[in-house]
Amino acid sequence: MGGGGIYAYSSTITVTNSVITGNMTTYSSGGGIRADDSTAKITGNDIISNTADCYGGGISVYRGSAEISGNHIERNVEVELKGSIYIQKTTAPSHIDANTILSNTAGILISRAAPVTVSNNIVAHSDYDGLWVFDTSLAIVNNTIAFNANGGIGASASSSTIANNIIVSNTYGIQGWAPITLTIDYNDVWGNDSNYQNVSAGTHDISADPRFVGPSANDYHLQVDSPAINKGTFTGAPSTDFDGDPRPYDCFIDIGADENTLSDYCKRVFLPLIMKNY
Ligand SMILES: [Ca+2]
Ligand SMILES: [Ca+2]
Repeated sequence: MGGGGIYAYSSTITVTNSVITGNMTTYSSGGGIRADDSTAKITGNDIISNTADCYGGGISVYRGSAEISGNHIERNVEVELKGSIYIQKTTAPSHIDANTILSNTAGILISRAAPVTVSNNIVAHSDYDGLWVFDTSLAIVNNTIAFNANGGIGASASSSTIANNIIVSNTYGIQGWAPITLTIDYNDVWGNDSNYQNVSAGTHDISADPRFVGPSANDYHLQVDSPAINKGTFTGAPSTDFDGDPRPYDCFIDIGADENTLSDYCKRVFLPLIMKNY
């Protein structure tokens, strides 16, 4: 069965503003929460230090669909290395937005699912991959994926869009296994042992230190002089960032999960009003 803390089957379930910690499931998935054949809304929770023998140390979603947003997901363990968030064979579109996903065995794994939008997430310091997708079409937009020990984004049998993401300091940046049709553009891919494997950089990708405010303290906001500011595309960009700030804040879209609110790049121009007597 699974679901160390909460298990839902064939239900409409909302889990919000809760602390889910220290749970364990053996020989199954979903150390913290497991939802099967359900419509699950999982928002604003602390999901910390749960363990699954199989997949989904924090959250496992099997069939059905899920909205997973604004959660703090940290130090969850999955023995099979398959995602602190694990989405498999969902039957309706799902959304993973503005979660802080830190120091888990692995970040997000999505397999054979209905389309999923992955936006505004911080995924850092995983022991394994940050985001792994298999046989699913994803929109991967405006995430910050950093310091993951095995890699940033890996994709196989997938036609996904990867845009506006900061992908830095992982073992690899973006890696593809055929057959894949990835649309890669407007990302900052920098400082990975290998930035691209079996895929090509997008025309508008940049490769530069994103200048996080305090990465050693897991503060992945952008400094005001970050080269990622105002370098993103409007196409597919969420209307808010992971802080809830409006995106764009200053006329143009920033790359990564943070839209910087100190940038004054886009100053308004006011023409003088001249009055004449005729
Ligand atoms: Ca901006
Ligand atoms: Ca912000």
